[in-house]
Amino acid sequence: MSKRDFISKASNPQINPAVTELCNNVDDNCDGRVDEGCPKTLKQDSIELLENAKDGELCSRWKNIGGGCHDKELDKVINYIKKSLEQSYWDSEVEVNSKKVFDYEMLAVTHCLRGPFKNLDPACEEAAGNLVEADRVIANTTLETAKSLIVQNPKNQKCFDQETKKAELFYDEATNKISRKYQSLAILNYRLSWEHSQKATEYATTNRRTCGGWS
Ligand SMILES: [Ca+2]
Ligand SMILES: [Ca+2]
Repeated sequence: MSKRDFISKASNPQINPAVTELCNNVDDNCDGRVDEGCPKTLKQDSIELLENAKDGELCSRWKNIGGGCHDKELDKVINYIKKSLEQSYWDSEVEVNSKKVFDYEMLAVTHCLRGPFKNLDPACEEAAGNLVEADRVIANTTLETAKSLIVQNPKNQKCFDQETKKAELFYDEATNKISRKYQSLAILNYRLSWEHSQKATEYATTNRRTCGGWS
């Protein structure tokens, strides 16, 4: 045990910094939070931030002509995030089966930061950061899983390599977009990375020749 670990243990004997928090509905490191840093938790954190950002001002019918009532617009953003959490899109806590997870987040981020009410609320920046990080975790997990696979039919190796390469390129491009504060474009690039990782997985796991064959 390192000195730092020892201090951490001493301050809170429950926390185990040596344990990595996995996305599994369990508080692995005993810090009191379940699945911190995991996609669904990050999305819930965003919803909470935006709920707390509401100012409670009543939105009269008259006032809301053409939209623009702060709390109602925040509700739209929250609803987009909730739609991305639709249970049928998720195979596990980190694996998704529908690009809609990314698409609803792009709508949420765009409406919060770059919609007709530019920077709808100061909380939008942090909420968007959480959503981008959620999609990074999803894209990264899917890519790492694909890369760990052994291609069943060697004739599919070339296509598998091409797809993992593309998935890596889009993943890196997303990082680039984050650094330039283009959050919704970052999400789009994570979606593209995820799509190519999915294709790579298909090439790896089939016994049939599906890569540029004549069969
Ligand atoms: Ca934890
Ligand atoms: Ca966990």
